[in-house]
Amino acid sequence: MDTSHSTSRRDFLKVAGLGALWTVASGGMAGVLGRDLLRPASAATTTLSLIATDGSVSVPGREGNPLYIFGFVPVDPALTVAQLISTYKGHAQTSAPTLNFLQNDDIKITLTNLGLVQRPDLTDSHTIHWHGFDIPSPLNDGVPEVSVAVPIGKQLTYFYRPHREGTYMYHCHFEDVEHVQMGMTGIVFVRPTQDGSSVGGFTKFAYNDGDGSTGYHRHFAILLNEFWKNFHDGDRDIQESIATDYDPQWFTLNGRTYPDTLLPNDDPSLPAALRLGTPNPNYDDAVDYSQPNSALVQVNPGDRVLLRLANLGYQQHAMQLPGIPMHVIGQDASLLRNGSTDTSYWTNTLYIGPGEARDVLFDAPAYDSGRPSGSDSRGNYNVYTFKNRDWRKLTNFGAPPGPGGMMTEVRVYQTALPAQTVVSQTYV
Ligand SMILES: [Cu+2]
Repeated sequence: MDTSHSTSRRDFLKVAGLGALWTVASGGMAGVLGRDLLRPASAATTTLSLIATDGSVSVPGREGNPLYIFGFVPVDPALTVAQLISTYKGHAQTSAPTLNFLQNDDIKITLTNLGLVQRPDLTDSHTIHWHGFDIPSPLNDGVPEVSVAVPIGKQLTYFYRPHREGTYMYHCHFEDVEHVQMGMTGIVFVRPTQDGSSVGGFTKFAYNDGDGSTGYHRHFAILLNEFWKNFHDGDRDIQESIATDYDPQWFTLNGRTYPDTLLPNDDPSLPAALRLGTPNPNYDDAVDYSQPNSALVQVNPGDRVLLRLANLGYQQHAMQLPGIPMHVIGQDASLLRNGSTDTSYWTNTLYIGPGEARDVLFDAPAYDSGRPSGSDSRGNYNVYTFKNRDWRKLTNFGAPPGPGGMMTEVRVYQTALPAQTVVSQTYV
């Protein structure tokens, strides 16, 4: 899609019939709030493209009967709608790609709705909603009741200039209780403008803290979620689900259940044993790799580690990291410090409700050959589990007994890993 179109904004607004709305959103509110909407000289423009469609994912206990999902997939912005449909329709993923932006940058995301293979009768639109951002313009906020949504076969380019750093989440807001549960969920975070400068011994930070107190060496984005089979099977089979009966069977980190959470980020160059393949019932003999986002946390001893956590399930979760204290420095994209008042806290149990986000720092301990450990191609590592405290959320429904669900590992390596170049990087 060509985002450098020559149509003037006035023409566009005339066509869309949204002139009054736009004025209120971008001019009126900025004036009332006195907020500086000027773009800094250093700001860059990021352009990316997502498609929305349906597909399938694997959960233990449902071998040969994968869960039906909806989801967002990142695609080449140069592809036409016809090319996108022929390549991606019916091949959704969950969780959605983690989006990583810099504060005050200009961001353009084109969403293309490819329609659904399994449910050609269901003519739902889709949207992108950045959850938790203040003063969005309604046109770009993705709430269809007060704005626009993207019908099947159409495209819309959303525009953002995030002024506040922190960890957020995004989801489709069309029939949102259904589409969120179906898998149209991901993490979006905004790095502070302080990033890249040297403050307090760090060069990467969760917030503009002024003293390096939110600095880190490695960061990992982990989305907490649940799968309720009634919604997924009901959507597949054209049956109603009553959301107030919500009773999920699988508890996920980045759309995966343990032990699949330990597999690396999906990469076509990996051997089959390290990829999470899902048979796609809509395509004979087709296998999708529709849960591409690893939840594995690989670190060096002494690393300061930032966990960017968000919950887009419908239940509160309590997460523990036995053996390593957790320092909660951000909540719902806000630094837990106001002037000289520091409201950050240390905890062994992190509570996080639906629609909430947390920024958690921890210091990786020294490697200890006496601790529980394992080894892989990177050498020996100590194992610390990051897991739900509720044992009922540490099982996989229908699977043989054994640990499952909302659990992953922090692996502290004896031999140094390379520096991290992307969020949630995995090493094999
Ligand atoms: Cu949707």
